Amino acid sequence: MADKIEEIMESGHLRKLDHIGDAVPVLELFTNIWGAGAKTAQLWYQQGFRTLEDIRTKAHPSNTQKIGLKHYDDFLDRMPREEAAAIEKVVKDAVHAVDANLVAMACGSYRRGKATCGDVDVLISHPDGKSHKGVFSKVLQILHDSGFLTDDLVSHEENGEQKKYMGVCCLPGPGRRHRRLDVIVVPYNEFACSLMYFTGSAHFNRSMRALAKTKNMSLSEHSLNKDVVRQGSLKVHGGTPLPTPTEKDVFNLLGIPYRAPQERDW
Ligand code: 8GT
Ligand code: MN
Ligand code: MN
Repeated sequence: MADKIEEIMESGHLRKLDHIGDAVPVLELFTNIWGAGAKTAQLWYQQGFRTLEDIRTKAHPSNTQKIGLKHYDDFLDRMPREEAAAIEKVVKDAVHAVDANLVAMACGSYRRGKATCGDVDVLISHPDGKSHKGVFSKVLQILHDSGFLTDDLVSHEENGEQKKYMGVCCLPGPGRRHRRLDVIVVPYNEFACSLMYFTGSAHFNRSMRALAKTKNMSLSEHSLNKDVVRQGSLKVHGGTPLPTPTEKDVFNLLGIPYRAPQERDW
């Protein structure tokens, strides 16, 4: 990495990239298929594939990649925030049909106030600290049954006590496009940290985690921990989770002023 940086600094150029010039647009075409990463794209390129039609007919895309191909154009299109609000409403209604006291809110770019959103990221929790259990499958069931969810990409990823869904939805009515929907259900003691994580931006999250490190703390989608012991980049002691009822507490504990979601876009 250091050598490459040095080469770029000295010559303004990285020779290793020269020969891949022709491949770049094709690799970009392929990595824009949901579920296809850089490795898969390179493999397909090496196998001689150049178009999405090649992938559909000659490659062996995974089930997830097939969904990505089916909605290729829709997934690249960003929706107006009004549409994100309508999607949030459908999910909220399903959530409240399960339990009126559940909290459900769209995070991600929507919460950061962006005019357009690449997907909708809905966070669900329950203030009593326990009634979030069992909610995940009930909400998804309702949304499947109503026809709102059209495809599942990752339907049940567990991360500690958090459950994550990644799928595809479509609002009812004519002229609607398919949109990406992410749903996470979290225990309430992790609410503020997961809210912050899920709100992003991804760059903001990296900065906050780096800041936590400088204070012998660690920040994740689960908690803010203190008294973390690191040896180099290795964490030898995970530390103790601090109580963080709100996002403001996270900022306070890190010793920096609160930043509204609209100001987290860097
Ligand atoms: P968008 O409008 O393009 O959807 O922008 P977004 O809402 O900011 O991005 P997202 O991909 O929907 O992710 C939602 C939040 O999850 C991000 O703001 C980001 O902070 C957080 N996140 C990470 N790391 C990762 C990751 O590796 N993958 C994804 N999907 N999200 C991540 O911090
Ligand atoms: Mn998003
Ligand atoms: Mn998302």
